[in-house]
Amino acid sequence: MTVHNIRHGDAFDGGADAVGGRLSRVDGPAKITGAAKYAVEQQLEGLAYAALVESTIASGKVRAIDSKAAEAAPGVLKVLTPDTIISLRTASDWFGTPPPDKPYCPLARDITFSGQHVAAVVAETFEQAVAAAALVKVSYDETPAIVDLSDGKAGDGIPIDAMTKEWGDASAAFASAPVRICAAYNTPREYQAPMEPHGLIARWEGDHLTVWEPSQWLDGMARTYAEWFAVPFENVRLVSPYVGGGFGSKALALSHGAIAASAAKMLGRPVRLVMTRPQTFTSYGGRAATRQTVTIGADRDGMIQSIVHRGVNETSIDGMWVEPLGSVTSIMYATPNFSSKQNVVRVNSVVPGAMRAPGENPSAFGIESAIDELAYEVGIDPLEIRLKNYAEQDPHAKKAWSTRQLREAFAAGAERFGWARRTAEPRSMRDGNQLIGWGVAAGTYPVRRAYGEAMVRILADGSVEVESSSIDMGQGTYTILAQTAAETVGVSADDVVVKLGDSRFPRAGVTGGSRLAGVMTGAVHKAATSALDQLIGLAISDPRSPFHTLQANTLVVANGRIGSPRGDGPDVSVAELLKSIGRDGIEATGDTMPANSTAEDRYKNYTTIAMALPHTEGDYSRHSWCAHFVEVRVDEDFGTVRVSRVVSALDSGRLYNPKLAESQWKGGIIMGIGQALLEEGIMDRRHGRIVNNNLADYLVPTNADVPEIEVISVGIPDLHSSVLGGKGVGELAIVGMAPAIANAVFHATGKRIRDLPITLEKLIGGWNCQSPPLRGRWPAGQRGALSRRRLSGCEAQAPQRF
Ligand code: MCN
Ligand code: MOS
Repeated sequence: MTVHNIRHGDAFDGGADAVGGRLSRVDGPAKITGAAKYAVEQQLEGLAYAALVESTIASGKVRAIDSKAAEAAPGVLKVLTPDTIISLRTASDWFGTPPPDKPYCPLARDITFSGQHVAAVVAETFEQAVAAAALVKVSYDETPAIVDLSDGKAGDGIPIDAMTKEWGDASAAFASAPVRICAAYNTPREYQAPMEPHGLIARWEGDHLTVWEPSQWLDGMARTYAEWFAVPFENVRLVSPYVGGGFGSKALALSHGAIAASAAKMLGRPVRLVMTRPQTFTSYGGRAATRQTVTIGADRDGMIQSIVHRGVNETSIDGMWVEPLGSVTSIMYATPNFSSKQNVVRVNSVVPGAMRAPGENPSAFGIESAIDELAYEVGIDPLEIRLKNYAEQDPHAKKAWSTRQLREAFAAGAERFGWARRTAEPRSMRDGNQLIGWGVAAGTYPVRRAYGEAMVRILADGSVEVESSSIDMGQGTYTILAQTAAETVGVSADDVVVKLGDSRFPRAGVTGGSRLAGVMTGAVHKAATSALDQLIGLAISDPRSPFHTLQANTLVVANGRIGSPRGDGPDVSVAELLKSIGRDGIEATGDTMPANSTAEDRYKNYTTIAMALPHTEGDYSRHSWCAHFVEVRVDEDFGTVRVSRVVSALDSGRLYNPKLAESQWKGGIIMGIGQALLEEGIMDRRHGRIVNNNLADYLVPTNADVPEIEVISVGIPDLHSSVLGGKGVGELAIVGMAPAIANAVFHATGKRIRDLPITLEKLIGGWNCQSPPLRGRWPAGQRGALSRRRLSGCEAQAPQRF
């Protein structure tokens, strides 16, 4: 539980209190001063420390575990192995599918990936636990592992029929199209790399469990813990006041949580288990590696006639992760004929997971690279070809867009970037030995909607409290909920305290899919409206109220004072009114669930994702949109790529707080720079082990990699998307950023890199490069070359058959 007394002082931007104001982050001072206490920083009496022992092979069986030396080591309280750990029950999945009635063991005997938890040591101190964990000897019977997607043993994979999207006759239209392009696009394994590693403290009191754990979904995780340990949901309390970044990786209770909570139960002591940085690469999966083949058939004017898209992503041996690769492909451009299919391939890896814009992000790399290739093929400006093929409605759902300010985004971005000054020919812009490239790409993310619940309390002193078990991992929930309550009740944001991150508060669904802001501003608005209605009702009806004799039928609250809308009659502070009517507060819990919802519906809404509302529900298709304009500078001799300028125009509907939305967009853009140029999980192919499992070798952008970024909001309120008119912000901007950079690199160099990240080896080396070296001119006669030459090789490039 966290209390922010919002005294923003100097940080106050003026006029910022209301929804839409640029209020600075109310949790900022606590974080900057170190006063913010994160989940695993709790100091508990009798705390014991756990350390994990992980598999050193990627495939096989544990033959034996020798824990004698570890047990004898100083301070050791217990060594947990598959034989000694208590038995748990299998939990339901995040759709709430009833769990199979079978035991669950978070420590593995059957090894399906390197880094899998096989044992754990609990000791009096962290150092003792780590030292003893190194003494546990595990022997294995090893079998050959499937290392990654390119492993010959991986095969074509498993078709995921639910991902198939088709209309018209895409193959026939492609075959008869005068212009045809076809290429394969790859993205590697990528990792969320949050600053705060995963971890938890678990404490049992009888059959009640408290877990302090950074979490994107307190109620979902509480449900999982409750099912594992076969205790009622109400007996589990999750506490997560701050989260040091999640990016999708902290939504679920994971096996290390089961291990720590089991250890706490077995020992009768609270246990802390925090991931080492390398363990954050294997305790939870990053973004799955993907391969896509995109073929586009078009007429000579660049009008698309057909898109055929085939995708594959890796999943694990015993889990299932589908990265929806056709999600952007199927909606970005109008086409009369379309076909998209997807397979997954099992490899010896931890099951991949959600990472900022799962699906949309790699999907956009395929289609937004391919349409750029089409632009050069037909000799049309890359921006113009996008406008030419603009989808006036959702081509897949055949529904009107709720709002789609993408044309406005293209226009605003191009204007600000100076796109008109671009010369069309690749390699035609330079500054000394720096080749300059300008690229554009679009992005989109669906508006994911769910029902929300919140409690709003007007206290005796006139201040307001908001409670919700939702979370803030840096995106700004504390701040926007303070603004929503302040505006709705009619007080200053200074007088609002927002409490989040405790599952004892009114429940909340997952913070994922960029839905929380829309869901929670709606819920707080509802609860605050109901608290205000109660207050005004009492002011009018209570005989002790100064307004009673007025026979007013309505009153307004503004700046913490209540009075008649006409400004005549009494005008008192909310505190004075409450005092006069003998109340020490007013409380309202509101939710946005349909009126006839049952308790079971509500439980399901907050603890699963089964009740999420489809983005194409009813008459509309709801999405956020963006257009990225990027300048790169490529050193002609060294092949180094720098992003030197970014202008992005984005449509997230109405912004609850432009300052925070801009910060979110910039964060996504920066992650996109990382994805385009730096990020790649590298496998040791002999051992099936990730090699660069630390932040020195897994490169994310630093300040030096990040240029001036300008973001422009082009959204308009969209009431089909949320109560207050906003659409999703958090994940939008990472979509389309990598292809915008790849397209700029092509414009700079004449080299099309279809395999992320774009490293200098790929630019100056021969690997996967079908274009000329960096020196010299872009050969004349390239136009039309793809249709003439590359088609026959297309099937060979495609990594799978369907
Ligand atoms: N916002 C706004 N106007 C809107 C919508 C949002 O001003 N119309 C602003 C608000 O400040 C809000 C924030 O944008 O708090 C994000 O809102 P939203 O798009 O609804 O996303 P969520 O609150 O659901 O946050 C989750 C989203 C996801 S799914 C990932 S992944 C991600 C992201 O947010 N992970 C993040 N942004 C992150 N930012 C930080 N610092 N750390 C992460 O781990
Ligand atoms: Mo975001 S990847 O949906 O948590």
